[in-house]
Amino acid sequence: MPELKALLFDVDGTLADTEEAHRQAFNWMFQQSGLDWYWSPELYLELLKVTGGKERILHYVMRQGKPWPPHVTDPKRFVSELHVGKTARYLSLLKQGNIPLRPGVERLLREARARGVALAITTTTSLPNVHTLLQVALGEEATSWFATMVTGEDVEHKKPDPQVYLKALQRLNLRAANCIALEDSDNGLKAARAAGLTTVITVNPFTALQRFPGACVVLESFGEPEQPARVISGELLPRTYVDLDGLHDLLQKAQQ
Ligand code: XBP
Ligand code: MG
Repeated sequence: MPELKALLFDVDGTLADTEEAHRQAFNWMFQQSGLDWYWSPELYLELLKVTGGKERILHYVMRQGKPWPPHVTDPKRFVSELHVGKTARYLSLLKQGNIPLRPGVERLLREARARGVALAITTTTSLPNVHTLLQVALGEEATSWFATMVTGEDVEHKKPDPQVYLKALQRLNLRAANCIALEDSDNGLKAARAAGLTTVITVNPFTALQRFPGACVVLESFGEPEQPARVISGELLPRTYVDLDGLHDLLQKAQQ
């Protein structure tokens, strides 16, 4: 019977509903730069198929047939500069303190720490975004709760490529069979599954219409004792919310 030794947490959409703030930060930066580009919530749903902010901007311009502004001679460099400004705006939105962790996240993190189950971050976004989200929500020392944080800057290929998960497993020195990935998106699920990980999905407004073949359970949230988790597919019973014992059971069942 495999023992549960680590939880690998995605960030955007899983730890917190951050994608709306990302969207606003992209639009803010476009406006600051004098661009007539605007990402509506509907368009952003489509654009989320491309992971990584820089890759998303490039995709938008190439696929939507948008012209580069006349002064742009090096589109990749221009996108990187835009993305620096977008990240600064996103960080200031996080620091306003209006983006709470999703239900059950803090409880699960604390439970894992208390029970000696390692924690890791496995995300497409960058390290400053992760640090700030955690520090604003949980206090300065929360970043030290994680044995490792693998971000988009650490890999050549972002999700749905499994690199971010494989690197986390390598750094943790653990086998996939002893770990659970917690994700919110189809791209995240593909990455985790390709790394051999049992994966729990908690959807959010940006991913609720996606499909999750291969997830061991798909939930509306992790839930809380007084706030049951609505199950979209799979099985959580006899529990009404996700806790460490429940994750352990899911790991056993997934590997039977
Ligand atoms: C989700 C993403 C990210 C964010 C934007 O990451 O795809 O690209 O939308 O962040 P996660 P950046 O793996 O945490 O769900 O602009 O920093 O890329
Ligand atoms: Mg995500």
